[in-house]
Amino acid sequence: MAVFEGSFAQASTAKFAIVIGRFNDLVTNKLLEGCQDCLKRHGVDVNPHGSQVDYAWVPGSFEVALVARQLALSGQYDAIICLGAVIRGQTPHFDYVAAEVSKGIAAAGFQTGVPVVFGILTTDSMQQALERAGIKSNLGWNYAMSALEMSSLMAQLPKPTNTLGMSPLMPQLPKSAEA
Ligand code: INI
Repeated sequence: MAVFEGSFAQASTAKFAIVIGRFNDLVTNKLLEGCQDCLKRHGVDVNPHGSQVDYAWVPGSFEVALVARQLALSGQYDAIICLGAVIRGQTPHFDYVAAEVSKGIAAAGFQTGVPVVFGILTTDSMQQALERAGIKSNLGWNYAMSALEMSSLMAQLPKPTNTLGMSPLMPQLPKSAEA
């Protein structure tokens, strides 16, 4: 039998996509910096013109999951990292955005079999968000670590031999991808 465990040492060939919400970009740009710093220090070329990381900017957290799912379905990435910042205001808007983005990101990973990292801060204030995006610590670093670990882990797991275990929402793979 086996113990499956992701490592952080063989990242120089993995491919990642990072989806970033522009809303609250004071925070999301900082999360992105932390994320890139971590990937770089683990041997990943984070240059957008390089061969390892693609970047997709979306208007806000609500749009993140849709784009993450499409990128995951492309089959080109070992993990997708979603970055956003949802900050509570005076209205229930926060609850709708936070609920949809968390459900959407979970579904994107589950439907595609590609690890999709939930790097969306949900805080009561801008101060709390900034503290988690560089003032005290930078959770962007942690999100990158999750992507490194999960991409390595998924590569080690036995490959599915049929579709029985997959979500009924899993789109059919094109015939060319089944061979
Ligand atoms: N998007 C965020 O990423 N964070 C927020 O705090 C936020 N608030 O509070 O409104 C937010 N709204 C925009 C939303 O994500 C969509 O971009 C917009 O509704 C268009 O679909």
